Amino acid sequence: MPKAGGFNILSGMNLTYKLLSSHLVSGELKPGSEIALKIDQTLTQDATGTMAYLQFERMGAKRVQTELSVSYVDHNTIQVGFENADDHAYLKSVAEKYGIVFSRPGNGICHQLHLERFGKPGKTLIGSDSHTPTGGGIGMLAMGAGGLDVAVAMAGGPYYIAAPRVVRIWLTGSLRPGVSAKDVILAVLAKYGSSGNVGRVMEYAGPGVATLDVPSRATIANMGTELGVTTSVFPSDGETRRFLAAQGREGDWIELAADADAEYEETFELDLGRVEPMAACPHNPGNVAAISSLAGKKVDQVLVGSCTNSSYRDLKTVALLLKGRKIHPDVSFGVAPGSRQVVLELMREGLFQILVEAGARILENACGFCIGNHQSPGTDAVSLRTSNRNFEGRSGTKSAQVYLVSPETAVASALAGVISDPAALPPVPAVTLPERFGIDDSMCLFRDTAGEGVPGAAIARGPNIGEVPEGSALPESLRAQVAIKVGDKITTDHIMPAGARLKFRSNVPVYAKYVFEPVDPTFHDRCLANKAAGVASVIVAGESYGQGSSREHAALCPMYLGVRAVVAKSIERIHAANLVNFGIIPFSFADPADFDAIEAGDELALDGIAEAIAGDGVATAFNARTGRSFKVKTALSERQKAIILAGGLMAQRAASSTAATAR
Ligand code: MIC
Ligand code: SF4
Repeated sequence: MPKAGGFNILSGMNLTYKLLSSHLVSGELKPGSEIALKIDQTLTQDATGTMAYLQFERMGAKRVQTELSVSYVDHNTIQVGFENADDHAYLKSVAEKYGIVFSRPGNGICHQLHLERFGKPGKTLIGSDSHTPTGGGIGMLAMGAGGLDVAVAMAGGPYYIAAPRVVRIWLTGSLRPGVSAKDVILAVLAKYGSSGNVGRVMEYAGPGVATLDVPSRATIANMGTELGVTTSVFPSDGETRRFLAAQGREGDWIELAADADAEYEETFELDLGRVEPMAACPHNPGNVAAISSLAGKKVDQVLVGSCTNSSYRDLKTVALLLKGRKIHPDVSFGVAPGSRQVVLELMREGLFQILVEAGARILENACGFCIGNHQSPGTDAVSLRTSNRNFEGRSGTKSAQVYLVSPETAVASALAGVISDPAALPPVPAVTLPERFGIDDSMCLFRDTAGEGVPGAAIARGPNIGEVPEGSALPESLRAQVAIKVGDKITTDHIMPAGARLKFRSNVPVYAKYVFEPVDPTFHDRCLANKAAGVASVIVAGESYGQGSSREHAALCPMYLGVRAVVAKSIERIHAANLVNFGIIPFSFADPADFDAIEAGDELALDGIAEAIAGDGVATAFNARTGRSFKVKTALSERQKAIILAGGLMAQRAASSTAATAR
């Protein structure tokens, strides 16, 4: 049996620290301290990928330096207007030139595809998408990151994180019929919530793990993102081997597990047999309730799909439950499979026909509805979805009530027309994975030149492909205006809306017009007026600022508008890293009570700010309206301090290459 070759196996190590230590480039493996990791694989998707590759191009590398980099197209596939198709052409040409595998639109959702075709236990993966931890389902150390961090990794640089605290989720028992992985992760969300988990990794262990197949583990690791953790990790065991063998990749398998005497921050014991069907209620994934408490609520729309629940296991279960039945006449029921492989398997087994006969609307195997690209519900409609986020307005309809549920609950409710417990349906056999999936990688281009590239290939740049904006060095002192004050749990969907605005991702001056559009559409104009007057803009926020997506545009576009600092009660991990990358200081209040004393429009003077950043990170802000000063603080590593002082990572790199040329 292959062993965890190459790992520095010390007794008492949890799996997370084994993976970290085998990839440690620098830093101390001590919770909280900054470490640099070697990255084996990267992934991008089209919405974040265009900017990541524009940044990569600017870095001047001749080809990608990773073991494998894949560029997926799955988000902007509706293609209203020329912009998305231009982006796709740009991405394809960059992939060819620099040695990146290109997954064509129509192939499927990045995380589902990466699990199926490329992920390997024991490897590190960063992706410019917050649900990259899906790879934790097969024992990868897989993390979501900003596009610029992915560009750095593709150019051969390390990825920096704070060494995590590891929580063990100890699984016992096995799931009851009608209960599935989505209910498990909702139970974990019910326990830990969707904020307050920055710097943690969830590591799954215990006898219950063996009862979960890989697609179920991937669902749990995927939606672990909604806890705000760095990632989630499962061991790599016989189930993992079976999954990889079914993908024709048994050779990629190695066995991985924590040591028996491994140490953890804490252990949460979860008896799978006691998990019941759950839902995340409007408007946050952490707002969890039992289906039994919601049963009977009228439903208008039910959608199955997204990177959380679109596997062969999930869609076959949906088809088996629907066999011989019809969707309720008041419900619009859509199914978006996760990949072309899933579609082909369903077709081969005659299951696609069942979906259509039941009255399903067959949607493209892409992100689609999950990112609010289409399928917006009606006014005040109740929409049940198997996706992972239900932030207000993300569906495209502000007044819609979105509940996140398992595929089983989705079907039971779509048939009944009201929220229903799947136990009400006659049981169907548990789905087992085929011994071998039908494998056709023909929609993954440039595999032959992966890692090498075609240096002479031309880059396709349509008119929507903009420039990478560069920041400017932090001045000694700042005069600033509080351009907006927001409350708790502001997501990156609030800051930088997706949906209909997604197509401007590669054109920062245009996309920047929509910063904070759902909260205060005048933000953009106010910031530009400040900029013209030589005044910086500051964002003031409550707890857990920047939840959700990894989109670096939520930092990049504010930088473009002249934002120099965010002062929040707390900031989520990926967003905080993105702020630093774009030269925006991630401050917190030294005394959280000062949050109440500050108002939008207040004028602040931050004298000696550059010195404070270079020093202990504590600065004094004088508020002209109240006549009071208050303290703000930030805990930056030496590396991060230098980035902030330079005005962001791109500005820092540009300055050091100018200095090198001058020498
Ligand atoms: C999301 O689910 O919010 C997205 C769209 O996949 C984002 C990435 C993006 O904004 O492009 C994410 O999760 O990181
Ligand atoms: Fe796509 Fe939704 Fe997954 Fe984001 S969460 S990658 S939009 S399917």
